[in-house]
Amino acid sequence: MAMSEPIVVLTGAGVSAESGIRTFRASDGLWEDHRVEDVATPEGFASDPLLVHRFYNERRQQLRDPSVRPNPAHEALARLEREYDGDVLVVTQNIDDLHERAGSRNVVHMHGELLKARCAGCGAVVAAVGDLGPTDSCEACGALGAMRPHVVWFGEIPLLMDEISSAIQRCGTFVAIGTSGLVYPAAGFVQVAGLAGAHTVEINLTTSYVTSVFDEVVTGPAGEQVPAWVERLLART
Ligand code: BJW
Repeated sequence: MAMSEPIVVLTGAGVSAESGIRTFRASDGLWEDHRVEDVATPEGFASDPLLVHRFYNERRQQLRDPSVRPNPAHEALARLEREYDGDVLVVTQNIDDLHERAGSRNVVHMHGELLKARCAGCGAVVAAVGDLGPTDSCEACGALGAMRPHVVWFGEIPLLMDEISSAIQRCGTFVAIGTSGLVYPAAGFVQVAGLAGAHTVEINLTTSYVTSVFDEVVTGPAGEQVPAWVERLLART
């Protein structure tokens, strides 16, 4: 490939694991001790908004913990964006802000952002640094109790899909880092990128559900393997 061809980086929970944020699919099948259906579906939110707000409030508080900070994988991706002679787009499934804190500027949060809230009525998106609750009202339209975490739950359509699809169609390299390949549409991006002619790379601690589809597979912790991959890639340019 020409060394200035665009790069799309898809990240998942594994890129933030070494920053102290738990991945979703731990061996017990629970997320932070909750059933997926209870905390990551619109139905779960409708039936128990207090539980879901508490779940996301705790994750928001965790993000403010000084021990949670970008790790060498986030930092290497920010370096790639700064030093690569072409476009680098980070498409993250993560709702934390660790890519931005590391210095990445071209980041798309396809599953939303923990530090934002959205009005279920008018769709206004606002900053949410502190706790949210079922009685919060919308600053834009005044609706009472309409504020929800600005995240994408199962059954909802991920954000910015047009921008993501067109970047994947144009990229020369597609790399997926720390994602299980279980959740669609993100799990299908590697097929789309491969069919469009991109070189596809997976970096993961272990095999994912879609490992066999990638051209190149790098096994190991993101905090070690991503800086090494970025170093190799920049050395070729
Ligand atoms: C390391 C590491 C280290 C650890 N170093 N690596 C049947 C078949 C196919 C699809 C469907 C189906 N039934 C329903 C669907 C669709 C559904 C879906 O995919 N379900 C599957 C479970 C089957 N998808 C949806 O509903 C999506 N919407 C949709 O499809 O709309 C239709 C549409 C699409 C496009 C256009 C038009 C219409 C929405 C999905 C929303 C997902 N939301 C969540 C919650 C977000 C908010 C929150 O964070 O709370 O997003 S679920 C959760 O999973 C979260 C994550 O972003 C997402 C992906 O998880 P991820 O990142 O892969 O984490 P893990 O834990 O699974 O894996 C971690 C990986 O890291 C592992 O591989 C480890 O090995 C690795 N790792 N440490 C490197 N140190």
